[in-house]
Amino acid sequence: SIQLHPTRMRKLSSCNSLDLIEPLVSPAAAEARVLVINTGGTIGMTLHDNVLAPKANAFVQSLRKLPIIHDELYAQQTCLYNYYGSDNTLVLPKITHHSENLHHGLSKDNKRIIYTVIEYNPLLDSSNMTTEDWGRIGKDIEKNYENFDGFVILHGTDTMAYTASALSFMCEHLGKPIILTGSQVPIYEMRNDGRDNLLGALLIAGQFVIPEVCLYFYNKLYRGNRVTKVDTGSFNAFNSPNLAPLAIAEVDITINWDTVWRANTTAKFQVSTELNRNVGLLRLFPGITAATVRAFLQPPMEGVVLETYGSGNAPDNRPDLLEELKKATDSGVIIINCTQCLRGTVSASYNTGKVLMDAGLIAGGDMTPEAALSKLSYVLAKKDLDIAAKKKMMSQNLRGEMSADLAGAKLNLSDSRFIQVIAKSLSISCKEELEAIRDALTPPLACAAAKIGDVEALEALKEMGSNLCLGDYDGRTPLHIAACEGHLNMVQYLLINGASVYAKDRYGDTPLCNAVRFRHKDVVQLLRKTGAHFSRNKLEEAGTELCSLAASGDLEGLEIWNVAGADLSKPGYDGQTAIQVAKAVGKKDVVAFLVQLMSTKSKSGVIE
Ligand code: ASN
Repeated sequence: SIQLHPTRMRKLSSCNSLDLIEPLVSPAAAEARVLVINTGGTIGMTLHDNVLAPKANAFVQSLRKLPIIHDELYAQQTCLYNYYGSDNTLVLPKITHHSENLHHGLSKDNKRIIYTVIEYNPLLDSSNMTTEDWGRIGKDIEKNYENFDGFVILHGTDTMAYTASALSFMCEHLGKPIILTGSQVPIYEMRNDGRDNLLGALLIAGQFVIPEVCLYFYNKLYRGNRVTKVDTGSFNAFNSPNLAPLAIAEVDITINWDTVWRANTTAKFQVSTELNRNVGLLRLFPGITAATVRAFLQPPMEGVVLETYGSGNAPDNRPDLLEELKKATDSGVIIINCTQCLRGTVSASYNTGKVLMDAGLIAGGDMTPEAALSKLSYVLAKKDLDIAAKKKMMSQNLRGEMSADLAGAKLNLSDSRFIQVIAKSLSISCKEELEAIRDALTPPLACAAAKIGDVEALEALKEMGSNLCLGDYDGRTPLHIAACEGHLNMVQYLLINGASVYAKDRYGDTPLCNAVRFRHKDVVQLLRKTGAHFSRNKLEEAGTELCSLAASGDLEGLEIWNVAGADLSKPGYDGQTAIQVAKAVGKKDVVAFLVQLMSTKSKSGVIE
């Protein structure tokens, strides 16, 4: 059955183009929304007096003329501009080619990706970016978090790795994709990399729940705090030397789900914009004087990334230098030891490395200097932590910025006896086939365990290296199933072990929708605490549901929708609110109940 979203339907009747040839089938499931924040960078620059500089108020207009980036016909037919109330909302063409990999059921089937572009004023060459600009980006994402499935940040390439690293730390308990991209050649030029980079970033942000700050460039999606700019003249400008890409966009977009960060929290998304600016990068070089080091480490300096040689080494025959470092760490300056090498990690394998540990430095593992610096800035700003706690945090892996110790590496499901036995009986030996079996078997096994609330079984699956956020053939994840069944312990376990609170099944339903439907209030509360929310469409539709609950005097139903975040004053399809309906049918208890619920709840507004 063809079903139009009621609000969009209402708008449609006032829209000129009524010959709708491609109606929306259940829009909640068929559309994804992405917020694009244009901060500047080469992607939107033009030549003035022979130098490149950002051009304001031109970007959206030029995107509108590019058919691979915007489907004007669809926009007209669905009254996109009327509905979103602005002409900075565009829509990608329908995905017709098999340009998405339905791997693991986490991607959505041929969704339309609707994206709204906001442009900063002034647009910046990224060399001009400051920590305030990072804060502004973070706050804009936070304000709009619930209205979008993903975020794309257009940014200059020069300092993109710093911004990506900083945002990765500032965004706490992130559950949705934030993807930075830009280009080496302006999008206005005939041969440019901006179009492909923007398109790739939009497709991934709209289709996959990758809960990370990422950077997309030249067909690859990287973890944002692992990249560094390595080339000024190539489209292939970035490298992630110590971590394989999270996704590769070739004929298919293939997501490397084994590498993607798995959510581990039941806390709500928030952005911490407090950053400490008394941090710095100091690169060792042969012959560096103790006076230079002393000057650099003077107050107000509070945190330093020391870029050392090889696997974290410094001269062990320079007591003058080592003494300066020791004096600084003794007085509370946190110094992180990172290598000047592009690839590899600092380790304590040489005496020249050990002397730095003795001087009080903290090993930075395989962190990039960009990641180490922004992590210092983030950690040092935490007012409620003492210096020991800050040091501990610096040596821990917070957002996938450093590789865990390889000792005690976990077993992979493809190594498990269970899979081996099945493989044998099917006479399978090659790695690809084994992986295919693993991918086929894990989701139903995990869903079955979720159904009966068997946490131990899930624990065993997890120990075998399985990804507990994978969905079945309908995109239903173990969290969806546990939410339907009302297994609170299971929901809690899943949330801190990789499940995404934002996963949508093929019908567009999230675990929150499921928990509401089956009326598990405690589960709804936990999901809400973790940041779950209804989509804009669902919130619009809720009015009608509330009216029918009011009409039938279903107090429990009304309460659960309230707990789930529905707006009790939202009118139904005929413009009447639940209270009006309850009054009309003489249900005094319902009226009193609604009044009481509404008075105890003050709705928080979100910028749209
Ligand atoms: N200078 C430019 C910037 O970082 C370089 C670029 O975007 N390709 O803003």
